[in-house]
Amino acid sequence: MKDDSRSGRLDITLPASLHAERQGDVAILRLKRAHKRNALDDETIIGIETFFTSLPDGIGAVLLHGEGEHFSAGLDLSELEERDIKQGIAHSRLWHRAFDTIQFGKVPVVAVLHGAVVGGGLELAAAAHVRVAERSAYYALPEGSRGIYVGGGGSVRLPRLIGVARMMDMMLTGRTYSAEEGQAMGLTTYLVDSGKGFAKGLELAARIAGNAPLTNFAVMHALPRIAEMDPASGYAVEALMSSIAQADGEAKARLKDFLEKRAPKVTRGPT
Ligand code: 1HE
Repeated sequence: MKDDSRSGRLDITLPASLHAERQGDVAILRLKRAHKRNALDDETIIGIETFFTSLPDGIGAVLLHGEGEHFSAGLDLSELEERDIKQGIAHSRLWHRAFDTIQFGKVPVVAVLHGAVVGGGLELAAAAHVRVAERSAYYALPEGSRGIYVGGGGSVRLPRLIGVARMMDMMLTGRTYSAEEGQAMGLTTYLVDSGKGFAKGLELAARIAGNAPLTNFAVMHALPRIAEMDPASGYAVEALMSSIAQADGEAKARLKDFLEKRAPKVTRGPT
């Protein structure tokens, strides 16, 4: 992270609504459409897919955040008017593909949430692996009041984070949850003062980027799938995954470092 020669713009062609740069091993993707409250139009969704599929070697984690007062106002509602059923399905599948490149992409993603995190913005946040909330963040699924339904994977990801009952409540009654409530229900795992989210997210992303790549792969790709399996299958896949990780040279070097007293101990640090 201190190597400035590895900091600066990332050479990925993106729409004007997105900005990419790197700081050391961390790639930073910023939603940059503050005048529309970072509403997600097609161009931005395709840009997100391009970004996550084009990450260069040497990037170990991504930090995702939004410019302006809000993380994201969700789907760009101005693009919705003329769509028929077939186009609606294609649109939803476009979001699925794009957000899959986040959840099941190359490296873990830390999302920093502030202000409105609503509709498709919440679906985007749900595709990340670690979520940091600033105290200004609030969460809503206004699809119900707009006469539409989630289409960016929300029905799959959000119940796993907050439960079907809470998601139903949000969609049926328009209920909004605060940053503190989101933290208590497990939607986020870090809660920081407003203005402090980026620094916290960057610190976490740098730490994640320092993990053995095979461990990060296992956590991203094996863990959520094992969690969906029947226990017997899960134990079998876990045994395979752990033996593969252990056999890697990186694990051996790290274990040697610990046994020869070169690695830090696990301490009760601040979160
Ligand atoms: C937008 C959008 C948008 C703002 N699509 N243009 N999402 C929603 O239902 C949320 C709609 N947005 C809001 O409730 C508010 O904009 C906010 C609470 C997020 C922010 O309020 P505020 O007062 O700071 O901003 P604003 O004045 O409402 O908006 C500023 C501009 O952004 C304005 O445009 P302008 O041309 O008049 O300046 C707004 O029209 C525009 N804007 N949000 C388009 N969402 C895959 S399916 C997912 C389904 C969903 O995501 S449904 C949820 C949609």
